[in-house]
Amino acid sequence: MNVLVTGGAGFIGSNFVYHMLNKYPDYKVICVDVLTYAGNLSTLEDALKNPNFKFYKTDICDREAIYKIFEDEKPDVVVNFAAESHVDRSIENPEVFLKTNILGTQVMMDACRKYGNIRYHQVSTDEVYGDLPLDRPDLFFTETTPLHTSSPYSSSKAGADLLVMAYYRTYGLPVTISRCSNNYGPYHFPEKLIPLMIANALNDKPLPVYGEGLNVRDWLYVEDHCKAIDLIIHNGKIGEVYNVGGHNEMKNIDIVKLICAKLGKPESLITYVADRKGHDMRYAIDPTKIHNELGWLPETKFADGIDKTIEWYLNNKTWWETIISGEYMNYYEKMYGNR
Ligand code: NAD
Ligand code: TDX
Repeated sequence: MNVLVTGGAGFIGSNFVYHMLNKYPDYKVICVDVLTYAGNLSTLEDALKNPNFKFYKTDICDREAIYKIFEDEKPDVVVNFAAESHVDRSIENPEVFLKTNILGTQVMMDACRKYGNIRYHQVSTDEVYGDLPLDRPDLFFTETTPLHTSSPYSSSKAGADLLVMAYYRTYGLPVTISRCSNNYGPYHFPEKLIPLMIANALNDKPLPVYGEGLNVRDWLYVEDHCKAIDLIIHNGKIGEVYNVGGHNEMKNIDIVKLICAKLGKPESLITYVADRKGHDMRYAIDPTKIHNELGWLPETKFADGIDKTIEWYLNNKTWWETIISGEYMNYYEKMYGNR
């Protein structure tokens, strides 16, 4: 089988590339990634040595180039990870989010239609459901929860989801969508909460917690997300949405304190800064459907996953130090300088 993965040089996409190459030695994995600030070819260093892997530095919005790749590679299934993914950046500059996340999705699905109604999977997010109140721990997002977005990022992802379902109903494109909760693990870009706190703590820099740090996220180890997508592309029901999450809700402040404790750093590094605009309070996924229909269950407990993640950042300093020493410094100064 030929699997075309977009955004494979980013955090979750790269973990998925390795998952597929390791699990299916007879599959070919074709990666399409334009290498934005979030994409890193060094992440795919080992994959590039594998004869079953091929990389294209291409924008998913570039229709002509994407069609050419489909003609040459003849994918059987497309998994679309490519996206602008950081909420804070979407608040500063929404436009590129609409372009890549919505129009890029359209180009990928048009290519699937043109070259034989190819199976298409859209990697979406729990953020399309908006947020839940902190005082209602009994509430969870199910696949039928209405879309109700807060940020330009989540709105662009919700727009893409609607388009995917429209291509299913109007053209009969064989699609599925997964909506996953917050991932963590290796190759997570250091602008996101967990890797940012690990990197700052290791450098004895302030740990910027938005607001009071009481916002809740539902954390899932990235490998469990990859296994869920693997199950969906093989056994998922066409036209369906699957929520993916591990019932692992934690307050931001508790995560940051845990990272301090694990690294032997003082909590006095924690600095409360101005809150994110439109900040979602709580995300919580109900994964009953994917469990009942496809037998998926998260395998990595948070206690183990966070240890593995911290160990990875300790053992791969060059990877993230290279990132935070470049253009990222300007971003950091702009976002956190006067916050
Ligand atoms: P990421 O920002 O780490 O990686 C995104 C990748 O997409 C990068 O390699 C980047 O170069 C590439 N890309 C961006 N624009 C592109 C374009 N126009 N053409 C080709 N490639 C392009 O993101 P991530 O955290 O790995 O997220 C991957 C997907 O999973 C996204 O669709 C995101 O919405 C979704 N998601 C993420 C999480 C999470 O916790 N990180 C949770 C649920 C869903
Ligand atoms: O410096 C920070 N301080 C802080 O308090 C950062 C970067 C974040 N936060 C807070 C904001 C959120 O409540 O931590 C929480 C997590 O923030 P992010 O890591 O930016 O993730 P989030 O906004 O929850 O979105 C993530 O999960 C869903 C991914 O980035 C999305 O791509 C995915 O769809």
